[in-house]
Amino acid sequence: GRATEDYNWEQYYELDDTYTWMVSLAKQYPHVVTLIEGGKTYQGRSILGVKISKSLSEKPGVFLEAGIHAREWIAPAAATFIINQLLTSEVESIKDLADNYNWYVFPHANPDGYVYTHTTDRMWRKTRTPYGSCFGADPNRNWGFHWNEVGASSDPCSDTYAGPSAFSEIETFSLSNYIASIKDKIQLYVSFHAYSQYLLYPYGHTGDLPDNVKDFQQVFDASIAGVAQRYDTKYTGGNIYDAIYPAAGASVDWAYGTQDVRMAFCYELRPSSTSFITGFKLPAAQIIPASEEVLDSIIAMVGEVKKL
Ligand code: ING
Ligand code: ZN
Repeated sequence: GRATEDYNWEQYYELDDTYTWMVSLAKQYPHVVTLIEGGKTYQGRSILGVKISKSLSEKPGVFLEAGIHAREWIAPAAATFIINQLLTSEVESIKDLADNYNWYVFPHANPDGYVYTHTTDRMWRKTRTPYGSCFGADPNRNWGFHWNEVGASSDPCSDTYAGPSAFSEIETFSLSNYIASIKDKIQLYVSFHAYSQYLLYPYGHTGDLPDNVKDFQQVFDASIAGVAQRYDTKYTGGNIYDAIYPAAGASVDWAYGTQDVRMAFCYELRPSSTSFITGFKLPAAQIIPASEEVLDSIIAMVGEVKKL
């Protein structure tokens, strides 16, 4: 394990290093950081998160989920970057976020898959549950809202296998139970993926737009402006179904569609469009700029949600 001081954003880490860092944060900031258990994995690992809360008073909550797809390494790295900024930044807009919101952050929603990308197959996406001669369901097609209706596969060997049933994966089952237990406290749900530089909002299962699509579009516009302000990075997007492809059973749709979470967004982080292989292998030198700009965007997003 690494000491808190050694952990940085110039490299990608293995699961244990990040978990060790998170445990050390809870020791270093005992009145602010609480370790939270989002559930378990098929192989028995913990889905470890941190709650960042600067006071006991009631505040709106922001939920950040990253790493649901194993090979999208920039997603957990950006989530830990944001955790660190919320705890250490002297920048006024970031201190405001830390002071005025409770943060629930799970950098690794799919720990077994992430470990597998380090040990065996860098391009692994799914969980590691055995299904016949193949492994894993797509944990972003496994949530219990319009499950497996469109844009998912019933073939266990497919990368978008929806699983044998909604919440068949202990990862989505247990994390969804945790979310349900705090749903009244969550105003905004954000999921981090890669890649393509998209910002997406519900729904994935239909081209019908959410009731509050005007609000979504207003927050979307502010967030797109925010992500560009530092490095002029261009994001596009819109509702999942039209902006990328039909996809049912995603976490953001479930959070928005069933949990009364007011807004749910998904970031597809850097890079924009490159080859299939290099897309998930964002150079480590880009972790910091990719994370800085997404935090800029979240500052704008949270600020715009506040105006609604
Ligand atoms: N893209 C996402 C996927 O799960 C997505 C796109 C986001 C679909 C949100 C549905 C909801 O396919 C990647 N790269 O994983
Ligand atoms: Zn993904």
